[in-house]
Amino acid sequence: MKQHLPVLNVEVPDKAEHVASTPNPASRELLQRLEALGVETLFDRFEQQKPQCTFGLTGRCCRMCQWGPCRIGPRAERGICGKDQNAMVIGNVMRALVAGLSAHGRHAHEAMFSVLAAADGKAHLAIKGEARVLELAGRFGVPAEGRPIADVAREVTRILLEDLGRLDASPLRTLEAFAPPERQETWRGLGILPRSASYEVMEALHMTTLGGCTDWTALAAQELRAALAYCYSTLFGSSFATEMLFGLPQQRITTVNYGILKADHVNVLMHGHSPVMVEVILEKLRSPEIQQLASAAGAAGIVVGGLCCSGEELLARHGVSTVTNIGGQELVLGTGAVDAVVVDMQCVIPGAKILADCFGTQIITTCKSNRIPGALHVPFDPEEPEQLQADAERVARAAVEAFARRDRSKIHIPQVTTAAQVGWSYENILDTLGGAERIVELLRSGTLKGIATIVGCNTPKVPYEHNHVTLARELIRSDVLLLTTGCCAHALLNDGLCGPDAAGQAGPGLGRLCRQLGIPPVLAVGGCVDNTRTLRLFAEVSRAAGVAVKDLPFMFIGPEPGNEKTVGQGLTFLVHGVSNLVGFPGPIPPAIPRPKPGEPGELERGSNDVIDFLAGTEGVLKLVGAKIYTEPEPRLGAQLVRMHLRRKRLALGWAGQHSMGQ
Ligand code: BF8
Repeated sequence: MKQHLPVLNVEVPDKAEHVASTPNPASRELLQRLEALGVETLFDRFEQQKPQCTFGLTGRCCRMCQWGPCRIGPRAERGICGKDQNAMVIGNVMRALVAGLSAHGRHAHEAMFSVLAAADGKAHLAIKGEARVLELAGRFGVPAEGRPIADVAREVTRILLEDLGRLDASPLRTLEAFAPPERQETWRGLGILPRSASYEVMEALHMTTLGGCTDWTALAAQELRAALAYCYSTLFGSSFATEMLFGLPQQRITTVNYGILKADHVNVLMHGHSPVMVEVILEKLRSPEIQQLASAAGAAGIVVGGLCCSGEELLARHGVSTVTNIGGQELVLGTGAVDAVVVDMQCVIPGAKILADCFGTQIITTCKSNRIPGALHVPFDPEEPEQLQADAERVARAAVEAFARRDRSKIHIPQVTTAAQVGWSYENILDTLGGAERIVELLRSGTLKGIATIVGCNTPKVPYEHNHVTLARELIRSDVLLLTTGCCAHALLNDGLCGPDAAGQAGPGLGRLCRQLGIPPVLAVGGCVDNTRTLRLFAEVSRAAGVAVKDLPFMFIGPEPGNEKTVGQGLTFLVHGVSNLVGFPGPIPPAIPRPKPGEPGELERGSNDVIDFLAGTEGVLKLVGAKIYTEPEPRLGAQLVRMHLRRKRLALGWAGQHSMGQ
């Protein structure tokens, strides 16, 4: 059933609405097929959880000690310890932020230690991204001339590792090297410069434990400090370490969507976030020995497909076809065509194993932290990488061997494929668009009305992929260039918006530019940690314009927020002065006027300090120059983005005679 949530002033969809509104016909076909087969997915389990608890939905439930859980509402203004609503709400948001920070941090740790393994000549790993190593050496002041690249990479990586784990008050080096000077001054003035990822997680948990900090403004400051550590240690660290190891993405045309699976092939999916072992497994799957093994098993070949961010890493660097995102990971198993899913870390939901068991799919786990009962476990540890090549081969063999065992009677592959133009790095976006000065000119003249990053997860609280695709279609029609990552990117890739023929869907300025340059109006820039590429683009355009990021027509859009990791994504852009549009209210009591108890006809303001801080005119807007908008209806959300970009353009005198398309 649809559920109206007066407390948030929204309605959440039922399964029928997911089926009716999802933009990808392949997803719809699989939702209906699994329903007919009586196989449950997350969309069914969402129904079982309704009605969801309104205390939890608004962040007014505290489980930070064993006196609780405590709830704040009409019956109690404080928790048992005396904590008030503001401290509870901001504490909950901060704990989600640092959980996401820890996830990206663990990803960064694996990537960085893999660079060290490569630098030490271990496990046949090579350093293919010499250009990134040298750039970082230059930024960090590490001597590079005349030295072996491995030595330079090792020294640079040690600095990234210090940023991940420093405990003293020395500066976070990546922030100093890459953040715009204007921002560094702002953050210094606010006292929110971080030490390291690990220290800020420790401090955030310390501050929110029983009897810790109850001044919500100090918690809010720590939230912003942790967001900076999230950005400049875990995001930049993961993305840079991966680029040092495997090189930068290269542009190419490929095919995506569920129809890339082939009934007579071995179908192997790569799922998760950490690309290191994934890259080696891909090499093995393409080796003559494994191809021969597939042929001997009766397969016509091997199809490799990507899920979530590991898929996007392979898409960006190798053009490997992607299939779907966190919301579709059960649906793709419902094709009955998947022989094996190789999963590493994060966003692999337990439901995937349930579906895998229904359809005879082999799950292979490769992250030593993340085990799934009943899965084949072949862990990778970059600090003991000696077995990497042999283990990757073992995984590739196991995937192929699953082909012979699998029940082929249940195969149902939606015949939907989509062309995609992929492989966008920070560097090749700048080059393709003609450099930062040219981008400023495109913005100033109104050819582009703005640039927005549209990213993040899926949530069953909005119709599956509908918000991603509707917002993107609306905004490119209004000449807003989009960059995308994560699960949003899968939705937009499958919809064809990242494809070579998508220029026709863009407005007159963006469409003309896309045709001139041979680019799509939506650029898929990688996995979630690669939002660094967009952030670097914003900073470089700001430098070229001589205008602070906060004053430029930029926006962050998270249409379907889900994972704890997305909290930090939005705040990362926010602290840089880029306002957020969020597609579903966060766990914060919203500012909705509501009837005053006992006084019919009277309204009370229904607001609170935390929402005022994040979304009002006196909080983060004054401190960092950006705020958070929330709108679950995507066409209205697009209007908010247009309004925001137009105001920025007006303030700059860039509005010109062009109006924003409606
Ligand atoms: O890091 S968008 S559900 S897959 S968290 Fe996860 Fe969210 Fe998808 Fe990649 Ni990002």
